[in-house]
Amino acid sequence: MPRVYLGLGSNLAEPLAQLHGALAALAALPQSQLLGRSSFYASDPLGPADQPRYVNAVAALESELTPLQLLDALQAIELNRGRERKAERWGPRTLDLDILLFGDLMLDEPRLRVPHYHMHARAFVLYPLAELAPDLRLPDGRALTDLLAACPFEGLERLPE
Ligand code: ROI
Repeated sequence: MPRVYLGLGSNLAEPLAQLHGALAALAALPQSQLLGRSSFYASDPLGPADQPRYVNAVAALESELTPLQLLDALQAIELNRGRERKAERWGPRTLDLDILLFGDLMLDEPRLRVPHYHMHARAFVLYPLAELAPDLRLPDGRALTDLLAACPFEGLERLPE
């Protein structure tokens, strides 16, 4: 079964509670097993600065779902938790669940691009991911350690459990 890494993010309506709720929903996904999660990190917003700080984490799972089945399931979780799709690009959100990696798959479809198109440069993705998979390589061969070396921890704050 492919190892899947998901990015979790929220900056509205009690972000930490949002992420805990999302993890409970991920644990209940069909044909899938939640393997673990990183610490939670508070992070400065990327994009428009006039929005609250985010809480981010990464979760690891194994899944027999196809990438698009998983995407459907993640979008259902987002909507269940009250996410509204707004016109504003990069605006605040109650819950964002992104497929970062799906095994070694590289996918470029209208609804889904894997690996996630900005993950290689986002501290709030790379540092939590490194907790779960320090020796990871992206499907294109890049080592996570190299990406981390080029991505300052700046603006991140690991939250106590
Ligand atoms: N900024 C941070 N820090 N964390 C996120 O999860 C996040 N998600 C987004 C945008 C709006 C790009 N900024 C973010 O979608």
